[in-house]
Amino acid sequence: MTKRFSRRSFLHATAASTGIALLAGCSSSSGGGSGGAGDGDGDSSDEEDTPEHEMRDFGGWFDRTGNYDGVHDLTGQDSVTVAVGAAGNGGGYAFAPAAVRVSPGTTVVWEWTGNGGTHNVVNREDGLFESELTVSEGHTFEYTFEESGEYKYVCVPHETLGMVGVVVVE
Ligand SMILES: [Cu+2]
Repeated sequence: MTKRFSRRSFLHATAASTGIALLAGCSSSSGGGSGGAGDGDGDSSDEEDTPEHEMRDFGGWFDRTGNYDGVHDLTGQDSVTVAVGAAGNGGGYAFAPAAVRVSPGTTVVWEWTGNGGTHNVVNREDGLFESELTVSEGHTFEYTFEESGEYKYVCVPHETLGMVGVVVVE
């Protein structure tokens, strides 16, 4: 059982975010492809399980997000890029990676792929950032995260399709 919730998961200490969610999340909605349920997590001899893609529930934030594949650990970098309009959620309606973990002071650069129509990047919860609404391939929007926390964001036109993301700063 890879129980790798970090210190910060207390923020979302909902009932769902216990071990069961970890297992269920791994191969979530998309049945096709690689994700067999079979390969055990090696509860036995995994001394250094530093999962790059920690499956975290975020209070159900990614319930509709087909391309959510865990929190990508990109700490220790000055700049991290997230694709806007990546393949997922039934078209070019995804942020990829949907969830990233970065260090304080990191600039996250969202880069538009040009696919999936017009997108934006909006931190509605806290109103910290809001990008332009555009379709332009190569367009970028960036925000530098100084404070620890969880920063959820959406693409307003495609939020209901599951085009949402989160930046974890720690
Ligand atoms: Cu969108």
